[in-house]
Amino acid sequence: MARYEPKTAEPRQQQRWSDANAFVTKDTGRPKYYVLEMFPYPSGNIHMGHARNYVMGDVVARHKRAQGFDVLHPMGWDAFGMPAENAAMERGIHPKGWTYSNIANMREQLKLLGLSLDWSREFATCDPEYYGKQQAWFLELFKRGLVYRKDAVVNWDPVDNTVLANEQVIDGRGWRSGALVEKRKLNQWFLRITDYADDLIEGLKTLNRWPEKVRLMQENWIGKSKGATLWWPIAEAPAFLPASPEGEPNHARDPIEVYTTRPDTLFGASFLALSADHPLTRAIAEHRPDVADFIKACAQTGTSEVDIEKAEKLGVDLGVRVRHPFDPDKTLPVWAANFVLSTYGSGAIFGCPAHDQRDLDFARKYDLPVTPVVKPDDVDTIEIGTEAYVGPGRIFNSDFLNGLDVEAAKAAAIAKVEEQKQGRAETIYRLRDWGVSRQRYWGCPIPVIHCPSCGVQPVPADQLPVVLPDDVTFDVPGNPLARHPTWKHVKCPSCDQDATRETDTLDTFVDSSWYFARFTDPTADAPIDKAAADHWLAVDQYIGGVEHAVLHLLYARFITRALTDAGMMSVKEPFAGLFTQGMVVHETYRRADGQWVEPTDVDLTNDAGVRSARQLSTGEALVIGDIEKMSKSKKNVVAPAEILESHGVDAGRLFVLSDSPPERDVQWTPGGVEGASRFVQRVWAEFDGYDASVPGDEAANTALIRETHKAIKAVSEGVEGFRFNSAIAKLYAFLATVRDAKDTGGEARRQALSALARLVAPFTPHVAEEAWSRLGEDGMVLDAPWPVYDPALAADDEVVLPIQISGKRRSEITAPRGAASADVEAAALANPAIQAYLSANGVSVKKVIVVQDRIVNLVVG
Ligand code: ANZ
Ligand code: ZN
Repeated sequence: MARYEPKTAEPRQQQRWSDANAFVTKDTGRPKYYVLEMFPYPSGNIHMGHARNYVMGDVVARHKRAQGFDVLHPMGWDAFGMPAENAAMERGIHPKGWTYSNIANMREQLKLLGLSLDWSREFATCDPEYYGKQQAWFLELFKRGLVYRKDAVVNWDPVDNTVLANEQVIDGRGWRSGALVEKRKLNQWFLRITDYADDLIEGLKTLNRWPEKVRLMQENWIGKSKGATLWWPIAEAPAFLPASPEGEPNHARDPIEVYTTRPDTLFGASFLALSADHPLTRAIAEHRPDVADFIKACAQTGTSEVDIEKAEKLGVDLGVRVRHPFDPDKTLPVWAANFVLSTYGSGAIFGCPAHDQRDLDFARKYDLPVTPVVKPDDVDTIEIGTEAYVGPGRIFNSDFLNGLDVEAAKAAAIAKVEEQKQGRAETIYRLRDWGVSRQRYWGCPIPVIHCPSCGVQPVPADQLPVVLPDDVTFDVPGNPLARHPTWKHVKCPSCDQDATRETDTLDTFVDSSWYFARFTDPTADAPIDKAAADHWLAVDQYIGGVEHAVLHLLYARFITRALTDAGMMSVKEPFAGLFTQGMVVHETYRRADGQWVEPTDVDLTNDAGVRSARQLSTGEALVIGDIEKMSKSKKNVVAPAEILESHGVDAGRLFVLSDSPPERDVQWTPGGVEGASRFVQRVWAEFDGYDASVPGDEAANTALIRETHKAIKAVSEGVEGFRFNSAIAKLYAFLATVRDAKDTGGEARRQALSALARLVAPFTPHVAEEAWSRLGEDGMVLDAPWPVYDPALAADDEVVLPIQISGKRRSEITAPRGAASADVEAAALANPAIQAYLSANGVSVKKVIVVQDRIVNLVVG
């Protein structure tokens, strides 16, 4: 018997697939199935996490193909973004060269995995053919009012004179210059995602093949909140606030607008707080240095909600007082406070310290009144110490709201402010419009022209794509497009005067928000070929990391809606099914001097359960560290190429799926891949040893067929339910059964092996093809139909029948399947437990009812 040689067999099978163009998408009129894994960023190499992701998708694709679907399973590259520019700045490599050579490298690595991908549809988002189509639909959305410009805050590095992305700000400083980062306002481009806020929430309800967790994260991110806007009239203002001319905002007189979700607590209000950015705060800062300093201090803390939540509460009294809407005699002080976000609601709140923790922390710090107005139903009084009461209850201390519960009081308070024209009911969202401007080179140019006379002009369709210039420099910070000598100088398409191109490029999340639609016809003249998109979309199964649970998926859902509304396709939800897979993790090893050591340089010993590690190259003792996500910085990366080289592709594929449920992390261990490799050998051995001329023993053959159908059922359920690890466990068990069934042969054994080859094919496709040929089958196992489970053949030949007396189970018997009623009846009456029951209770059997293969009922009296 010959040993299976993955090194020769695997390339042979890959060549066969490639010669047959086996993975080029076909539309043969069978039902369609679109499998997509989140496309990779071309960082340089395929890592284990990629491999696990793409192998999972490949299992689905091959299984669906075997089930008779026309499968679309494409691959491409999410190729714009900062790392390419960083490489340019640090190592003087052009972003384009860096990106395309990484792509070439990673394509080769991916191809080694034997994935059933349609490479004829491949594209990179940095191909002008792709981003040009993106510019075309961007202008369509511009025409439809979904694209606009407004001032927005950016991170500004005052030394490098450049805008920084959030990830380039480290502890409040620029990553290169180390300078304290400032907030600056720049005019930037936005997409009106908030127009779809409600629809994006509603749509989540239809996504029943998405993880509940992801739907919840999206819902929280959109953050719909129902409440009221209230206008608080100014009662006193500092004399230095000038009265503005008619028609302009007048800070000395205009009421302050506040958003609240708790109008029921209005009688507990003890102050108003404005954001540092609020127009009134700014107006006062012009006359008060302490307020100006406060604004400056706020600009230096992070802008994320988490940063603000963590920061110590700080504020300054602005010397303004406002009148309470329900009590004209009562006035409240107005403060500026660092916990009020300028970008939410109206950037102003009323503080009710008794029932909001942030307000309470603030009130305790600045000695502001704390007035409880809600108490739980089961207490007489409520004391507020350092914890606000945020639970349900009844309103007190609150005039016309007294005695109402929280919900009724909200409604009553809103009715009253609306009646008195002091506010209105309002639903707002946490979701902000999507700022898509990036002041960088390596992205899709925003296709507009700024004309001094005509303003913003879209680039005419026949001048698309607006292509990035190649001759750019990275030796100085800032946007190379903005300082390119000629690129931005153009004529206005309307008046032909000198004008300038927009030099901002698009956020790379735009590139990944529609690529799945482009894959349905990547060479179409239109951005999306409607017929192709209508045929293939939605993606039936999307697979990727949970780190994309919010932004990428939300943006893709938004752009899909926007393009569908623009008539380019017909779906609302791009991804009907979503699976989020876990990471590949590995132990970490560290030297005494703190250096991390690569697993290949580690010698592990296990001495009676005590594990220790030594560095192979130096002999030094190592500390075995935590099991962590594979990362370059911790040096705990195992490259897929190493495994494929040493154990073969099939073993590597099997291993990344076998050790833990797909949604969980999988720990890489050398032992794991060796087990997978032995399985592959054993699969081959069964086929290699098969002799069609041996008839086998009849009973053993029947038993093998039964086990075959049980395996078909279990593996199919595992694959369909995304429980690949349990499907693989069933395959291991089935292989053992086939191996141990020594007395089998003939057609029964052939059927068992035929099923085995087809069941392992999605996981270990190469050895499956070899096995299929060895069985003498024509064609490829790839195109063989998925084995069909036959419950009759899987049925055991004995059944267990419960025996009931007056509806209660008293015993059971085992009988041959389909046994005659008379035989079953006799066996039931002879059953010792039943005889004991009858004599103990002094009763006898009046009637026996046998339900074939199910149950025996005894009527006694
Ligand atoms: C008074 C009040 C009393 C509030 C109370 C809460 C509890 P969500 O649910 O997230 O929408 N708020 C409003 N605008 C804000 C801003 N720009 N920055 C920080 N906080 C802001 O939260 C709405 C609540 O958050 C609002 O209801 C407001 O405080 C605060 F017992 O108004 B509330
Ligand atoms: Zn013009």
